[in-house]
Amino acid sequence: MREKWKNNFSEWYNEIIEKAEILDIRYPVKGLYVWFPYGFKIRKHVLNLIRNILEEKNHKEALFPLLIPEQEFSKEAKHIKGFEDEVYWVTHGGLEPLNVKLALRPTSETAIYPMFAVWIRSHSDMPLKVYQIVNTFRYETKHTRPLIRLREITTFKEAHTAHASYEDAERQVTEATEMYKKFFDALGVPYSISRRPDWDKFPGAEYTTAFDTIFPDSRTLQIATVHNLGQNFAKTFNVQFENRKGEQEYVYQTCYGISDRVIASLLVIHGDDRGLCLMPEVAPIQIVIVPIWFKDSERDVDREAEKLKKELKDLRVHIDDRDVRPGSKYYDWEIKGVPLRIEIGPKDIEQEKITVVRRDTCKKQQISRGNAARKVAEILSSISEDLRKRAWGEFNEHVYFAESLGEAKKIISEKGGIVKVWWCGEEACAKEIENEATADILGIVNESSGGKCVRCEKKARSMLQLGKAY
Ligand code: A5A
Ligand code: MG
Ligand code: ZN
Repeated sequence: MREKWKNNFSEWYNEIIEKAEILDIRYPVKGLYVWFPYGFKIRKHVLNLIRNILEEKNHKEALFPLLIPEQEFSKEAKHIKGFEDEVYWVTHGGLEPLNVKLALRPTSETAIYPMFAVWIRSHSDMPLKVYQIVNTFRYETKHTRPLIRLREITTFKEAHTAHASYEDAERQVTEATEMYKKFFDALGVPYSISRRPDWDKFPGAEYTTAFDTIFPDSRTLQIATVHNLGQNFAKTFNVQFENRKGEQEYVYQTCYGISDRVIASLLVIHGDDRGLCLMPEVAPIQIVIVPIWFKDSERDVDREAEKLKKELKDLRVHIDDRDVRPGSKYYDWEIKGVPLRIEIGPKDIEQEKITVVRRDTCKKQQISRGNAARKVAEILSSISEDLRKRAWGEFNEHVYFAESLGEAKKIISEKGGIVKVWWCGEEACAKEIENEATADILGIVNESSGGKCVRCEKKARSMLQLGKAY
């Protein structure tokens, strides 16, 4: 059932974040929240996934300071312009005003690149690929929401790379895009990839590519960005290397990032009215075993549960032996999104079977006890596959093409999702389209067979993707 999930999404979201023990939203600072242990475990598994993907491609994890001196932060003109109204400043040490104000990083280019200038000497030092997973701070003025729009982003994974040629930086953009695809595919989070318009790219970048997903309320959420920084920051921070000809040259850079929004998407996209439904890949508990006790059979049932848990040692299994009714255990684990529940009662033992219930379909079936381990692993992987398929199916149903501006407007207001329209490439037309359709531009996609701009009817070579963005 996805009645509330779809039609009353905001309420569903706020309730689930609390009931599933993801975040405690009662912390007394706007836009800052507390991770509960259960939510934190999900976060840990998500981070393991992205870490593995990054390390596979030779990224090295590092850690740079939270505080950035004002001179460094302000060096890159466009960067400071883009972030100036979002920065928190540390101005005092105790009672003493500081000589140099310190910014709480809203992102870390200006903390990392002065060090790149020290680290990089020659072309043989590159490619240099580092990442960190840290908290960043942005004084967001739009409506803050747990995991979605934070003032303390607690799970900011940012990667920063330096290269000896523009071509190599371009290759890196492709690699980053492929890594994020792999990551979102593992999580079953569908996405659309497009290039941000030039007037709305990451401050200081040459260009920005964005991943957007669609939420149940049909609004879109940007869940990742990949930036080609060209030599802009290199020139500002004097990051040079000796090239093969023995000359000094500025490096070519890229950076790319994801945040808590990834976790929000994962929770939201697979959820339903009963609660979360976690992808087995990131579920803190993949299987919960609920012993069904009857008079005199308690010990047999417990022994059988323990035995089964041992057989499933490669999976994350929890036996819920709390002294409460089975029904209320089912309810709790459904909220928390445990992908598979196993019930073991005296009848099951007698028949040499176990009863399994999938969280995604809520369907119950009995399977034979003999090959339980193999069968259960199969069910988990089909849960993961089915969740992924369902999510992409729904996503694709919410991607539209509009022939005209009027049609785009109608779709945006009645259906939401992502709407594609032909566009000539002129900024003025894009702004008009945005206004008229009362939507946000998510990005631009190139399409070979051109139609006509929905605004000016000139020949179009690309399409704008519109949506009501979070
Ligand atoms: N240094 C680069 C990677 C950077 O900062 N890019 S970014 O500004 O686009 O941020 C990366 C991602 O963080 C965004 O795509 C978005 O998914 C997420 N993000 C940005 N602001 C956020 C906020 N206030 N709360 C949660 N996530 C946010
Ligand atoms: Mg912003
Ligand atoms: Zn036009």
